[in-house]
Amino acid sequence: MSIAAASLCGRWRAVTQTALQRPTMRSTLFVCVGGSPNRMRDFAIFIHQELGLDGDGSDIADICAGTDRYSMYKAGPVLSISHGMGIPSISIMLHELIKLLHHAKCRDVTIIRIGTSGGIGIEPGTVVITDIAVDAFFRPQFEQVILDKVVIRNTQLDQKLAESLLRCSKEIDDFPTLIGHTMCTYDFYEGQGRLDGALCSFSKEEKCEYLQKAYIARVRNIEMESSVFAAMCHLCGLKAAVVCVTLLDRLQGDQITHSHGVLTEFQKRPQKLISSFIRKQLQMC
Ligand code: R2B
Ligand code: URA
Repeated sequence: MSIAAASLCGRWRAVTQTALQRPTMRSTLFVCVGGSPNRMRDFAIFIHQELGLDGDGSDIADICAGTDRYSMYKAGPVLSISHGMGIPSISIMLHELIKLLHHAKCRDVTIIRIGTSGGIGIEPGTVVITDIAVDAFFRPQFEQVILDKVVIRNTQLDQKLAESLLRCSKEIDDFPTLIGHTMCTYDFYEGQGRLDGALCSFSKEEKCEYLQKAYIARVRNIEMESSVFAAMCHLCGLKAAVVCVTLLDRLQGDQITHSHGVLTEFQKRPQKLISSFIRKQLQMC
């Protein structure tokens, strides 16, 4: 399926011109997306510095500042965009981003979601590179309701890209990383088998049984955006990866217990890996 040739609204026309300028200027473009606007600003500054661009990057401007929906920063060939939490939020952003890339005639785009997740049976701080996103029944698919029909979409991510990222991770000291399935849910509490939400209708034993089943189905982490991200990128022909650090092991509990400092370091891990990967790719061009 080709990218929809929908017309750009004025907002996006302006963004296209400022963010990407003339499409022929760049043959390689990296788009990094993540939930939090602050984290994506930090990532833009970090990648600005890592790529040795002019200045320290601290004056980087939010290209989408007027919209209040998401933030977008550009550092050289890298766009850094926030997508909020959950499937509906990232899906809106991706529709608008993919139209932007299409109208700007961007080619050779690599898009990577960086984020946080709950691990299953792995050490907190481990970075999981997703091979395929699965739903809450461990099925490798995303169900999109279109008009009155359920359309099943493929959630396979780019295997070569995942393997390149894994190779890259091996060159960084003390950087536990693996490739595995990622379960994408519609909810953080009951939807991820947590006992500590405002509502809970199952026992601790049922929760443990479900998470054990997920582990046996090769799920190594849980988050809330990977399935629609994988499905949309796959259909639109974008090379895509999902790289999430795990903040806790869900087989051990529901709440994050590490100190603020440790969690801050964990959250930088996907950024560190992607920065190293992008630098390598640019050296090869
Ligand atoms: C990871 O963390 C968020 C929930 O706390 C959600 O956006 C996700 O995928
Ligand atoms: N994000 C999630 O969606 N789940 C977790 O357990 C942690 C982060």
